[in-house]
Amino acid sequence: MTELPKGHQHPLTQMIAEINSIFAEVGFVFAEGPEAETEYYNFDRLNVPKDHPARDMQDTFWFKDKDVSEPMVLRTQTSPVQARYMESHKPPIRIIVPGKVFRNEATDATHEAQFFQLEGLYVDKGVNLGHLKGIIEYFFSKFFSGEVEVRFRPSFFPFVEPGVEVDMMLKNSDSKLANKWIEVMGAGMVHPNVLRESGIDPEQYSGFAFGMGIDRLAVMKYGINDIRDLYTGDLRFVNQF
Ligand code: 2U9
Repeated sequence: MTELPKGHQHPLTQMIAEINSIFAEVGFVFAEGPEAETEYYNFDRLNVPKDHPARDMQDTFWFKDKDVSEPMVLRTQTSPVQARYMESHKPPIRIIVPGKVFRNEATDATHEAQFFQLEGLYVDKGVNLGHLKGIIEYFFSKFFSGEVEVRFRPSFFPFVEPGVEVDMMLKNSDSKLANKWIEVMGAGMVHPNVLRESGIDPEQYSGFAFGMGIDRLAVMKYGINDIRDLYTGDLRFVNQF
Protein backbone atom coordinates (compact mmCIF):
# COMPACT_ATOMS: atom_id res chain seq x y z
CA MET A 1 0.00 0.00 0.00
CA THR A 2 1.34 3.45 -0.83
CA GLU A 3 1.72 5.67 2.17
CA LEU A 4 -0.30 8.86 2.18
CA PRO A 5 1.65 12.03 2.92
CA LYS A 6 1.29 13.06 6.56
CA GLY A 7 -0.11 16.48 7.46
CA HIS A 8 1.30 18.71 10.17
CA GLN A 9 0.40 21.73 12.24
CA HIS A 10 0.23 25.18 10.68
CA PRO A 11 3.36 27.28 11.45
CA LEU A 12 1.35 29.65 13.66
CA THR A 13 -0.10 26.73 15.66
CA GLN A 14 3.41 25.32 16.10
CA MET A 15 4.65 28.70 17.30
CA ILE A 16 1.80 29.15 19.78
CA ALA A 17 2.54 25.71 21.27
CA GLU A 18 6.24 26.59 21.56
CA ILE A 19 5.45 29.97 23.20
CA ASN A 20 3.08 28.32 25.69
CA SER A 21 5.72 25.81 26.74
CA ILE A 22 8.43 28.49 27.17
CA PHE A 23 6.14 30.47 29.49
CA ALA A 24 4.91 27.31 31.27
CA GLU A 25 8.48 26.71 32.46
CA VAL A 26 8.28 29.91 34.53
CA GLY A 27 4.80 29.31 35.92
CA PHE A 28 2.48 30.93 33.37
CA VAL A 29 -0.75 29.14 32.47
CA PHE A 30 -2.61 29.37 29.18
CA ALA A 31 -5.94 31.27 29.12
CA GLU A 32 -8.45 31.96 26.37
CA GLY A 33 -11.78 33.69 25.84
CA PRO A 34 -14.36 34.75 23.24
CA GLU A 35 -13.43 36.48 19.95
CA ALA A 36 -16.74 38.39 19.99
CA GLU A 37 -16.75 40.74 22.99
CA THR A 38 -18.87 43.46 24.51
CA GLU A 39 -17.72 47.07 24.20
CA TYR A 40 -17.44 47.01 27.99
CA TYR A 41 -14.82 44.23 28.22
CA ASN A 42 -12.92 45.25 25.10
CA PHE A 43 -12.64 48.98 25.91
CA ASP A 44 -14.23 50.30 29.14
CA ARG A 45 -12.67 47.75 31.45
CA LEU A 46 -9.27 48.46 29.95
CA ASN A 47 -9.41 52.18 30.69
CA VAL A 48 -9.78 53.11 27.00
CA PRO A 49 -11.47 56.55 26.92
CA LYS A 50 -14.95 56.84 25.35
CA ASP A 51 -13.58 59.15 22.62
CA HIS A 52 -10.46 57.07 21.87
CA PRO A 53 -9.87 56.67 18.09
CA ALA A 54 -9.49 52.87 18.50
CA ARG A 55 -13.26 52.78 19.10
CA ASP A 56 -13.98 54.26 15.63
CA MET A 57 -15.80 52.20 13.00
CA GLN A 58 -12.68 52.55 10.82
CA ASP A 59 -10.53 50.72 13.39
CA THR A 60 -12.94 48.25 14.98
CA PHE A 61 -15.54 45.80 13.65
CA TRP A 62 -18.80 46.60 15.48
CA PHE A 63 -21.99 44.54 15.39
CA LYS A 64 -25.26 43.92 17.22
CA ASP A 65 -26.12 40.62 18.86
CA LYS A 66 -29.88 40.21 19.30
CA ASP A 67 -29.34 38.39 22.63
CA VAL A 68 -27.03 41.04 24.09
CA SER A 69 -28.17 44.56 25.00
CA GLU A 70 -24.68 46.10 24.72
CA PRO A 71 -22.81 46.93 21.50
CA MET A 72 -20.47 44.10 20.44
CA VAL A 73 -17.05 44.11 18.78
CA LEU A 74 -14.67 41.57 17.31
CA ARG A 75 -11.97 41.88 19.98
CA THR A 76 -9.19 44.27 18.98
CA GLN A 77 -6.75 42.70 21.44
CA THR A 78 -6.80 39.66 23.72
CA SER A 79 -6.82 41.86 26.87
CA PRO A 80 -10.52 41.22 27.68
CA VAL A 81 -9.45 37.64 28.45
CA GLN A 82 -7.15 38.94 31.21
CA ALA A 83 -9.89 41.30 32.46
CA ARG A 84 -12.30 38.36 32.78
CA TYR A 85 -9.64 36.13 34.34
CA MET A 86 -8.93 38.68 37.11
CA GLU A 87 -12.62 38.64 38.06
CA SER A 88 -12.58 34.94 38.78
CA HIS A 89 -9.03 34.39 40.10
CA LYS A 90 -7.11 35.82 43.04
CA PRO A 91 -3.44 36.85 42.74
CA PRO A 92 -0.85 35.51 42.16
CA ILE A 93 -1.98 35.51 38.52
CA ARG A 94 0.38 34.48 35.74
CA ILE A 95 -1.31 33.94 32.40
CA ILE A 96 -0.31 33.79 28.78
CA VAL A 97 -3.06 34.58 26.26
CA PRO A 98 -2.49 33.81 22.58
CA GLY A 99 -5.49 34.43 20.33
CA LYS A 100 -7.01 35.88 17.21
CA VAL A 101 -7.78 39.61 17.12
CA PHE A 102 -9.41 41.86 14.51
CA ARG A 103 -8.78 45.34 13.12
CA ASN A 104 -10.97 47.07 10.58
CA GLU A 105 -8.16 48.17 8.26
CA ALA A 106 -6.82 47.67 4.75
CA THR A 107 -4.47 44.71 4.32
CA ASP A 108 -0.96 44.79 2.89
CA ALA A 109 2.25 42.76 3.29
CA THR A 110 2.60 43.73 6.97
CA HIS A 111 -1.05 44.23 8.00
CA GLU A 112 -3.99 41.84 8.16
CA ALA A 113 -7.55 42.55 9.33
CA GLN A 114 -7.21 39.47 11.52
CA PHE A 115 -4.00 38.39 13.16
CA PHE A 116 -2.72 36.54 16.22
CA GLN A 117 -1.67 38.29 19.34
CA LEU A 118 0.17 37.12 22.37
CA GLU A 119 -0.49 38.87 25.63
CA GLY A 120 0.73 38.11 29.12
CA LEU A 121 -0.24 39.23 32.61
CA TYR A 122 1.46 38.84 35.98
CA VAL A 123 -0.25 40.20 39.10
CA ASP A 124 1.05 39.75 42.64
CA LYS A 125 2.39 41.74 45.61
CA GLY A 126 5.51 43.72 44.68
CA VAL A 127 5.59 43.05 40.93
CA ASN A 128 7.67 45.71 39.12
CA LEU A 129 9.24 46.66 35.77
CA GLY A 130 12.37 44.68 36.65
CA HIS A 131 10.30 41.48 36.70
CA LEU A 132 8.83 42.43 33.32
CA LYS A 133 12.31 42.91 31.84
CA GLY A 134 13.52 39.60 33.25
CA ILE A 135 10.58 37.64 31.85
CA ILE A 136 10.85 39.26 28.41
CA GLU A 137 14.61 38.58 28.24
CA TYR A 138 13.98 35.00 29.29
CA PHE A 139 11.25 34.53 26.66
CA PHE A 140 13.17 35.96 23.69
CA SER A 141 16.41 34.18 24.55
CA LYS A 142 14.53 30.85 24.50
CA PHE A 143 12.45 31.75 21.45
CA PHE A 144 15.43 32.87 19.33
CA SER A 145 17.86 30.39 20.99
CA GLY A 146 20.48 32.99 21.81
CA GLU A 147 21.67 35.66 24.15
CA VAL A 148 19.19 38.55 24.17
CA GLU A 149 19.37 42.09 25.53
CA VAL A 150 16.14 44.05 26.06
CA ARG A 151 15.60 47.80 26.38
CA PHE A 152 12.55 49.87 27.24
CA ARG A 153 11.46 53.17 25.67
CA PRO A 154 8.66 55.23 27.27
CA SER A 155 5.31 54.86 25.52
CA PHE A 156 1.60 55.17 26.18
CA PHE A 157 -1.25 52.65 26.24
CA PRO A 158 -4.43 53.46 28.22
CA PHE A 159 -4.34 50.13 30.13
CA VAL A 160 -0.83 50.50 31.55
CA GLU A 161 1.09 53.15 33.49
CA PRO A 162 3.93 53.52 32.85
CA GLY A 163 3.81 52.09 29.33
CA VAL A 164 6.89 50.99 27.41
CA GLU A 165 7.87 49.99 23.90
CA VAL A 166 10.23 47.02 24.04
CA ASP A 167 13.25 46.53 21.75
CA MET A 168 15.45 43.46 21.74
CA MET A 169 18.91 42.67 20.40
CA LEU A 170 20.06 39.15 19.64
CA LYS A 171 23.77 38.65 20.36
CA ASN A 172 26.42 36.06 19.45
CA SER A 173 24.22 34.60 16.73
CA ASP A 174 24.49 34.02 12.95
CA SER A 175 20.85 35.01 12.50
CA LYS A 176 19.99 37.90 10.20
CA LEU A 177 18.32 39.49 13.21
CA ALA A 178 21.55 39.62 15.21
CA ASN A 179 23.27 42.75 16.54
CA LYS A 180 20.54 45.29 15.90
CA TRP A 181 17.74 46.72 18.00
CA ILE A 182 14.33 45.44 16.89
CA GLU A 183 11.03 46.71 18.23
CA VAL A 184 9.14 43.62 19.43
CA MET A 185 6.27 44.52 21.75
CA GLY A 186 4.44 46.95 23.97
CA ALA A 187 4.17 46.49 27.72
CA GLY A 188 3.88 48.23 31.06
CA MET A 189 2.55 48.16 34.60
CA VAL A 190 -1.20 47.45 34.69
CA HIS A 191 -3.07 50.72 35.26
CA PRO A 192 -4.54 50.94 38.81
CA ASN A 193 -7.97 51.66 37.27
CA VAL A 194 -7.81 48.36 35.36
CA LEU A 195 -6.90 46.38 38.49
CA ARG A 196 -9.61 48.10 40.54
CA GLU A 197 -12.32 47.56 37.90
CA SER A 198 -11.43 43.85 37.90
CA GLY A 199 -11.81 43.57 41.66
CA ILE A 200 -8.09 43.66 42.58
CA ASP A 201 -6.92 46.27 45.11
CA PRO A 202 -4.15 48.36 43.48
CA GLU A 203 -2.94 49.42 46.94
CA GLN A 204 -2.02 45.79 47.69
CA TYR A 205 -1.17 44.37 44.29
CA SER A 206 0.64 45.42 41.14
CA GLY A 207 1.06 43.74 37.80
CA PHE A 208 2.80 43.89 34.48
CA ALA A 209 1.26 43.16 31.07
CA PHE A 210 2.67 42.87 27.58
CA GLY A 211 1.33 42.38 24.06
CA MET A 212 2.85 41.44 20.72
CA GLY A 213 1.84 40.21 17.28
CA ILE A 214 2.50 36.48 16.80
CA ASP A 215 2.46 36.94 13.02
CA ARG A 216 5.28 39.42 13.42
CA LEU A 217 7.24 36.92 15.50
CA ALA A 218 6.74 34.37 12.69
CA VAL A 219 7.99 36.92 10.15
CA MET A 220 11.08 37.53 12.28
CA LYS A 221 11.81 33.90 13.12
CA TYR A 222 11.26 32.43 9.64
CA GLY A 223 11.97 35.43 7.42
CA ILE A 224 8.46 35.38 5.89
CA ASN A 225 8.02 38.26 3.43
CA ASP A 226 4.25 38.68 3.42
CA ILE A 227 2.11 37.92 6.50
CA ARG A 228 -0.88 37.25 4.21
CA ASP A 229 0.89 33.98 3.25
CA LEU A 230 0.09 32.75 6.77
CA TYR A 231 -3.64 32.80 6.00
CA THR A 232 -3.98 31.61 2.40
CA GLY A 233 -3.83 27.90 3.27
CA ASP A 234 -1.46 27.44 0.32
CA LEU A 235 0.29 24.10 0.96
CA ARG A 236 3.38 25.19 -0.98
CA PHE A 237 3.85 27.75 1.81
CA VAL A 238 2.63 25.73 4.80
CA ASN A 239 4.73 22.66 3.92
CA GLN A 240 7.96 24.65 4.31
CA PHE A 241 7.52 24.54 8.09
C1 2U9 B 1 -4.86 43.95 31.00
C2 2U9 B 1 -4.05 45.00 31.34
C3 2U9 B 1 -3.06 45.41 30.48
C4 2U9 B 1 -1.52 44.50 27.30
C5 2U9 B 1 -0.58 45.33 26.50
C6 2U9 B 1 0.44 46.24 24.76
C7 2U9 B 1 1.02 46.98 25.75
C8 2U9 B 1 0.76 46.42 23.31
C9 2U9 B 1 0.32 45.75 21.04
C10 2U9 B 1 1.58 45.13 20.56
C11 2U9 B 1 1.50 44.93 19.07
C12 2U9 B 1 -0.78 45.05 20.33
O1 2U9 B 1 -0.31 43.25 18.48
S1 2U9 B 1 -0.15 44.63 18.74
O2 2U9 B 1 -0.69 45.55 17.81
N1 2U9 B 1 0.12 45.63 22.46
O3 2U9 B 1 1.55 47.24 22.96
N2 2U9 B 1 -0.47 45.33 25.17
S2 2U9 B 1 0.40 46.45 27.22
O4 2U9 B 1 -1.89 45.20 28.46
C13 2U9 B 1 -2.88 44.77 29.27
C14 2U9 B 1 -3.69 43.73 28.94
C15 2U9 B 1 -4.69 43.31 29.80
C16 2U9 B 1 -5.95 43.51 31.93
